[in-house]
Amino acid sequence: MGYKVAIAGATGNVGAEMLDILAERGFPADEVIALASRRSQGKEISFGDKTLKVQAMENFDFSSVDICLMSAGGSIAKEWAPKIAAKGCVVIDNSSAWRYDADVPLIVPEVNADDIVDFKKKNIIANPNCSTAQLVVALKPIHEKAGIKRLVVSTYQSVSGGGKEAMDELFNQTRAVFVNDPIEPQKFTKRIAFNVIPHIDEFMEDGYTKEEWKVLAETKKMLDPTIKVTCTAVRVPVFVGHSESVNMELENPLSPEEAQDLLREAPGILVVDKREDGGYVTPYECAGEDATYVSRIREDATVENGLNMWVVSDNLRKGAALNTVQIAEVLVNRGLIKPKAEAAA
Ligand code: 11C
Repeated sequence: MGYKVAIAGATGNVGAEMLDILAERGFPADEVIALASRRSQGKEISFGDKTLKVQAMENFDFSSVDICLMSAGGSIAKEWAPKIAAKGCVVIDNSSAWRYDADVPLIVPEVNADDIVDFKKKNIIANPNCSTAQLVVALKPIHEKAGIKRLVVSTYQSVSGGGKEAMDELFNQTRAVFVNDPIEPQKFTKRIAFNVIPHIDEFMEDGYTKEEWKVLAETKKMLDPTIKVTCTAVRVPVFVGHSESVNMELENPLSPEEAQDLLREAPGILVVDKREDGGYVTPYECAGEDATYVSRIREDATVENGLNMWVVSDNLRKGAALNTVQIAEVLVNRGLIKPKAEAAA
């Protein structure tokens, strides 16, 4: 007997990916329910070779649902996740609402799958921010082998991280440049077409942005609270795929060749690192892919045990939907939840 799975926020960028990934990976679901706001009620969306009719989350009874994959934004998650969890349905939330709660595990299966057992405290599991998910996948094997002391991360984040409207804005502005129409930024604070913007999410008192803070807080929570992390997060005119320049200061020496070998063996990573023209990955090539790609591994000779690398992944997949489905797979494969229908039979 399979699970009953609800997707809350099924009509968004990430919700659509969640449905695709559940179908692609053959998740053991007997029933999948697409939920969104009342505005989208009745809309049809595809799930594998089926079509699902979107239902309104407000009226939905979660009592018979086993797992809710939620990508509905922070304020909805804050309000709804505890209500859904109280119905005995495990919520795996993609927003930032629950990530920093000490009683909610923040999980990237390749990094800290064992922490998942804490889900029982609130029946809620958090999925990290897209820029952190791919980062920690690449850092984990290096930290285990050589100990990361300090990290300097610079991100180059695609517009899909900002949702469908942000993608439309890049498209429309790019077109406007070619036809000489006026450009009026809407979702972005400045023009994004043929430009880069060093600002993602709101500003905090210390001058960092919330996006930058998330990379710090989430890396520490999942990997090691003692690692020193600083970050600059930048929006670039790319539709899908976040890239990161990662500078590491390690406790122990690790040569670029050793790092390459380690990363090649690690789960979820593909190393593309030929020191020649085109011997590295770009976000365009990673869109639609599941792996976290690592390129440009090289020594940073300005510090003791310094290493640089370039990390790229599809932010809608490993950064969001794929990781959420992988968390659900950990729950299922480790026997941490049983289908309610099985217990009732
Ligand atoms: C972006 N990283 O690229 C953001 C999107 O906390 O889940 C995801 C925000 C989050 O704009």
